[in-house]
Amino acid sequence: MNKKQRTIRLNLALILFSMGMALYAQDFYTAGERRHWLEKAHEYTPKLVETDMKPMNIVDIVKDQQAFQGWKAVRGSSMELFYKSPIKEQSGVVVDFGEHMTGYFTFSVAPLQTTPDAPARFKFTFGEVPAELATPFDPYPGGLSRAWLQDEIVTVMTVPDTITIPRRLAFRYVKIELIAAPNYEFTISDMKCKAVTSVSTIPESLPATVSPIIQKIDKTGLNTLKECMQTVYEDGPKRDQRLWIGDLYLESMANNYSYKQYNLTQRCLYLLAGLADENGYLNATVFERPQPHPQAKQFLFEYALLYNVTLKDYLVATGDQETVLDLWPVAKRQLDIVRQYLQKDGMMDFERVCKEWWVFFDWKSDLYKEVALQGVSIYAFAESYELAKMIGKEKEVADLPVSVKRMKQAAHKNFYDKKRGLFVGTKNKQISYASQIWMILSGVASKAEGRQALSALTSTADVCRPGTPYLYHYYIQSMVDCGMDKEAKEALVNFWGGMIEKGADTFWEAYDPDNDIISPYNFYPMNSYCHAWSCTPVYFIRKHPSIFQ
Ligand code: RAM
Repeated sequence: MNKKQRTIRLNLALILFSMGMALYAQDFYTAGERRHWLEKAHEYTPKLVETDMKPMNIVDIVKDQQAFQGWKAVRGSSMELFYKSPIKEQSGVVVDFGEHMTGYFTFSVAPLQTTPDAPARFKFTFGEVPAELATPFDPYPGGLSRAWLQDEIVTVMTVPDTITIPRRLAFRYVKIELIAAPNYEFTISDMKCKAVTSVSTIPESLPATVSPIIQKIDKTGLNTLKECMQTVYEDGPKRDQRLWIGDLYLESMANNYSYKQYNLTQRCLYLLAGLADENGYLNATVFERPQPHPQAKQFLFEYALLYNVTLKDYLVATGDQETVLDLWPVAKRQLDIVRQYLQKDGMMDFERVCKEWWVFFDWKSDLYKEVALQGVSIYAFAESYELAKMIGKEKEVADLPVSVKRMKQAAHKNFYDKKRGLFVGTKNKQISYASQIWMILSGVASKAEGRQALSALTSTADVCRPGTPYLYHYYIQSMVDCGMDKEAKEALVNFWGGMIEKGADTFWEAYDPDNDIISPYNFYPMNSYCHAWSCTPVYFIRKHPSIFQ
């Protein structure tokens, strides 16, 4: 090769490289689309409603084997007495605000007699449940940042003063420890919390004839949802305080049957669209501050698909075609996620999906997800096709009905163990709730097969059970879908009613009736005890009164 040929070759390579780069850097959506979506998201930012909340009384956090996580709060003396007495004599006291709140904590300090001449230092610990006040946080064994835990050191430089802790907190209880005491006597008083939520409507009350336990479950679900409804649907006001698609799906569904604040759903749908990856796929979670941005490349398989179902539910609830048409390009693009792994025989390429995506379904490390993955893919296709029909776009996704049929047949052929009446994977024979649930929700199982499979779960050994209320939601839905009304109500009452029996003011992120200290993060105080995906009894109770009321 002579010099000229070499130069031509090099130039060619450079041109190809830059073409490749340009292609890579190309955005699936136009700048105009993104701008519009983010502007819309901004326009629908709700105003927060602020309420000043005062503590009710002092409590003693008492060890009790029978209590949830081994600790209970026992009513103690009055706030009046606490406010009057020197704080030095009361270090370690726990104050009870009487209910779960999300907001900003303020307190005042004042001298008793002598002139204050030195600073004081406190440690405040905020807890959603009693055990958070009694379990040492250090040495910290957990998987997520220790800073999520709500203990704050506050140095008060001058007395008297009124101080607000800058961090937004989610709590019912506050422990106050004086960790550096000055020589003079002083008091703490006027504690309050400026509680915030974007909920501004009051949902219809349930008929008086509804049983007390269902009333309680509904009320606790509403509280959970209210606390999570901030300027987005947060997953939990303690942690992670942000929008996740899977949580949005369930929250918006509960909102559709209660507060009916559709603008918040709109905001979230637009925000996620505006912050989608350049390849057009949605990021599973996004942040609002300091300015809206995604958790880049956080690709969670089912969450991207559930966006479409959320959009469909939103349309059914509101009839707002304009928003849905605006966001249709995003929904349509998510379908390519399934298409790229769909094989000729109608089966999803499970191994390849797992390599390239976060496949979730539940916090359960041993869960084998092949069957559920096929199920959710079918479900997403079917629901998206319904959505397309509702906005006159079915021609754009004309492949879906054929694919759904093929995928269903393949699933039935490959996963259904006729002898046992259960669905199991091709490479791993684990029997899980998730597998049966998603074969029912996707319509792979007939109603009779679904009923048989769900019933068999309760009498089969070594079943992989749900680890969170997230999967439990789909469990209840699958029972409703195959006509197990009585069992669905029973399961709802046992599961969410179980949390209430253990003292829940709001429903929890993780719950196993037999294991109070279950945690996806290796440290149960890190769990969120007011968690979005746990609010869905509100949806079931209100959508299906004949089953649940
Ligand atoms: C946790 C959060 C959130 C959930 C994700 C998958 O970090 O609890 O609710 O959607 O997991």
